[in-house]
Amino acid sequence: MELKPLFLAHLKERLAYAEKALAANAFDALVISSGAAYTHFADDQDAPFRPTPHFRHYCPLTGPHHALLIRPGQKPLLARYAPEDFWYEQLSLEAIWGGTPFWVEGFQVVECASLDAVWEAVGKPARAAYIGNETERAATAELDINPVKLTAYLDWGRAYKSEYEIRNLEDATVLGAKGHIAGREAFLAGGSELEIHQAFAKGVGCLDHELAFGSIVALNEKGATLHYENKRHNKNGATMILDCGARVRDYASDITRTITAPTCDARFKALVAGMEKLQLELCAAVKKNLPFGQLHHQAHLKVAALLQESGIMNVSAEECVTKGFSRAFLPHGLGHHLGIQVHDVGGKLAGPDGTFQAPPPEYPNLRTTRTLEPRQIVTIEPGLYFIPMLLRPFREGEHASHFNWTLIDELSAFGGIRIEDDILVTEGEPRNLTREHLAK
Ligand SMILES: [Mn+2]
Repeated sequence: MELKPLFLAHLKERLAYAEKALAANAFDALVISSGAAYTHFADDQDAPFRPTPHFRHYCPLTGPHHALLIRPGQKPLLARYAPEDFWYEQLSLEAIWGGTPFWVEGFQVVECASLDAVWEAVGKPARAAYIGNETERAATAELDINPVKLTAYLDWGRAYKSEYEIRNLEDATVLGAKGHIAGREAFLAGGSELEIHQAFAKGVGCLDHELAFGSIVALNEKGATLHYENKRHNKNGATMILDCGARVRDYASDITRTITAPTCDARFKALVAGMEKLQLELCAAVKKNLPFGQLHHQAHLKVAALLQESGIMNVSAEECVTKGFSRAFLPHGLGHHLGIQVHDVGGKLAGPDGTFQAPPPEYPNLRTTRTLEPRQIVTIEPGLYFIPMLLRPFREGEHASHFNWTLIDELSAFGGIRIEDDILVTEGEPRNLTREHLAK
């Protein structure tokens, strides 16, 4: 389907939700700016720019300093910052988008040659909230800056993806799958972490900072660092964790694969196969009305069963989980919401009023405590790692005899395993967006 009708339907739906959010929080208008770039301290260089996520939720225009004015019953005003400039290239909307942008009809666009012009176009709307980091400008306009309750209300609604957003996430998955196939080939050819990263970015076809997030390419024992972002020149790995995604129209895919080379230890390969099996079971178990925390607990029981089967632990899955042994091997949450932000917002909200729903004490790193509902997209990413700092207390403690330390030490050379797919919750069977484009 064409993007234009998808986007216009998305915008209509989201404006209706914003109206409700404004009414519930006693506001009459909402101003969101795409934001100012972050300039490194004591330097004149900026970090790669990312627009305010709330701005991107309504408008896929890139670049800093644009402002949106949303008022119930009116077409939103887009004040587009487009100065004349000889330092940085400034293009017309048509030049950026290769023709009339599919989204432009949704807005009343005002072209602004200066920051002053942007904020003149915004004016001083009464009883208006502001979301963004251009707080001095917003204060001058007498806006209520980043109100917490309104922001929570908007964040809650962002968990439910429109057809347009689902399309963006699918397109991001198609690109992410291309990157993964290229990265895997580079790994199997004996490439270094840096070369594998470069193969991934080439497969996606973008600059590093345009990826969904800093790529994680971890060979061998480096896989035990969950967010290993260094790229080293060591190569010819026996195993690799590749956790990378692509971005399309601001929406991110988040995909992880653990690949083994033919030279890898057969016992570790069997563990990877076991994780692949239980990951697919967890993906298939995604359904509406299921609290995500319950699925996370299921993941622990499954990983614990695998630990017992493979001889790493000599206790039942139940005991392994209740005594907290499994958390040494799986210290992170089963997954998270996915959208404009890779770890998307609203995961710990109990409702649109902003009530916080903390993770249970035994699973402090759970990123979402919400109950699954149709149109949510979550990642399912169980892991199993050999992390020395988490195993040490058990090695030295009263439960040491439940662990096979010889086997653990031998397998530690391979770091760990993580397998991650992006799943759409529906009224019926879940849709595994990732496997549709990356079967293995
Ligand atoms: Mn993830």
